[in-house]
Amino acid sequence: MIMDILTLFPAMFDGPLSESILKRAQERELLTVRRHDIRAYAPDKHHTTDDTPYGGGGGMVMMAGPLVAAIEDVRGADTSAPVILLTPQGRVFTQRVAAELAAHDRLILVCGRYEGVDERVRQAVVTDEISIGDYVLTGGELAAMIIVDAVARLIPGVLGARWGAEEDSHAMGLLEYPHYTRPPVFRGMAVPDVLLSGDHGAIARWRRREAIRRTWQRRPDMLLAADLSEDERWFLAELAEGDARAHE
Ligand code: 6GU
Repeated sequence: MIMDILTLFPAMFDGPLSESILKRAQERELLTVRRHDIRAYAPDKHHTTDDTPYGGGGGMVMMAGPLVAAIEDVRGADTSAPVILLTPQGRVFTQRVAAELAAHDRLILVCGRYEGVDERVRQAVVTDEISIGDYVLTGGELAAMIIVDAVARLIPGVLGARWGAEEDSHAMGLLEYPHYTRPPVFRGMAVPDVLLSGDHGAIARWRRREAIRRTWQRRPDMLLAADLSEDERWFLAELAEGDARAHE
């Protein structure tokens, strides 16, 4: 997978790309991240990339000229790769969107800055717009990093074989069950017996139920879309009934 990132601040990506799993994925050539400085496409001697908005008002707007030139140069003849503008106005990024993006062999991520981007950039070259949530960042760079991270770990081989992405919370439609490792007792708190039982069927059932319990407590909205068995639906009904009684 190739990810081309267009930004005014290429150095912002240094840290996240040079550690841990993203570093290893690049070393193993499962992932190629190329950063492109939009400023290099500004023709004037000051390399201007922003200007004041027509109609007045505060702030600056990223100019269409340098940005479209950068995108077209980076994209080249291959127009199949999505050109994704990172903006709070985009569709909201979720695990489902991450999986959708992971199916491409190339992504072009365009980091917006300042108060916005000239509307004609969208009209000319942008094919998708993504936001990472309902809050405002100073620019699209941190959002692009989050997309790189979430998509990279879905590329086959990036995570170890024993630690695939299939069972992730959100991919399953549930939050994760509680995890424990040594020691068996920490400050008087014991690991649940079932996890030490060696009974893999019982462990799997306990984990599913705890995932459902946690999702019910913290993100009940997610349960609408979760794929639950008949047995698990009964368990959920008991949880809901227990809460209803507690509120009587
Ligand atoms: Cl993609 N960009 C900016 N500037 N703010 C955001 C965002 C993106 N997603 C959420 N907030």
